Amino acid sequence: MTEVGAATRCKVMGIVNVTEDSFSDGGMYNTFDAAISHARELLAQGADIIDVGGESTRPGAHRVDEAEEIARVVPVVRELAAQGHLISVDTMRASVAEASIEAGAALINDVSGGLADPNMLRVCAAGDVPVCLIHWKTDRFGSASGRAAADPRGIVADVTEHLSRLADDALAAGVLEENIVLDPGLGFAKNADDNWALLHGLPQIIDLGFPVLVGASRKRFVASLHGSARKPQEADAATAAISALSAAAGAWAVRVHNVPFSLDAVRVAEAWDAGHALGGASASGDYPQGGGNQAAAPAQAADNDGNESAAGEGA
Ligand code: PMM
Repeated sequence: MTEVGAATRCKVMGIVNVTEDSFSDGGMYNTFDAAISHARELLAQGADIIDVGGESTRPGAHRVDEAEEIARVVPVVRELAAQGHLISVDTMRASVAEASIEAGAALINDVSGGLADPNMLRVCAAGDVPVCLIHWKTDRFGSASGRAAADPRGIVADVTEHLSRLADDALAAGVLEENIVLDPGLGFAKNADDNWALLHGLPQIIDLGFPVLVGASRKRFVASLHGSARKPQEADAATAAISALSAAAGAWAVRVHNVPFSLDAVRVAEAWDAGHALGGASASGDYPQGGGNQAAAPAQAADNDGNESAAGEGA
């Protein structure tokens, strides 16, 4: 693949949704200035790629007008790409992909897997950019609600076969083999059991031989890990755990809202796999300067609910 694919460790793709209604961050970055400033924040935190989207696929979402999607996405792509950043564009429309590639996008991320717009794969082939193809079985691209009919062979076989077919379609449309990225489409017409089965079966998807992107960040099945649903933002630690395990399984990239957590997670996986300290870090076995306990100096500390507890007590 191009520079998008060149790396040893799992990449961290930071999400910038220039939308009003994405389930976790809708309405937060839906102006040019807010989107640019958020993207710069994620880049400063170490994101390798920024994924810019102008259309939400959350349950109940409606398609946005094509001109509106272009107006939301393309100026943001142009500005960030001009500064040399790797920008992915999350779109199901060939026209948006084409305008984004012209503006400097390095990757097209199509959650429909090239099925929503018959021109998408041809546009990606002509632009010679990588395209991420996602498993989403639906008869109405737009809202990720509902669950596709269960495949009797199980979800992993279903997704693996479908992704393999999408890759064949892309090759037939002229997309280079090294420009194909696959994604199991966690949460896209799937229930929590499906999503966990797919994470468990990730090696089988990776075995198809293409780079694999994992998008679990803040999704309901992650937020409801303990049974009852938490706020999406409260799922960042669990998301990071999935990032570490995805990286360890050989995923090419993780698509996340919280970059620092997942960057640490994929670095842990990298160091674990390497069996030595990364990037010249001291191997002398010392502790971070100051020690962990000194940070807890105040006599009273507040927990997340604002309740005070004596500092130094065990968790
Ligand atoms: N999920 C969402 C949007 N785009 N793209 C890829 N490749 N994989 C995903 O899992 C994915 C995606 C929906 O999540 P969001 O509303 O938080 O962006």
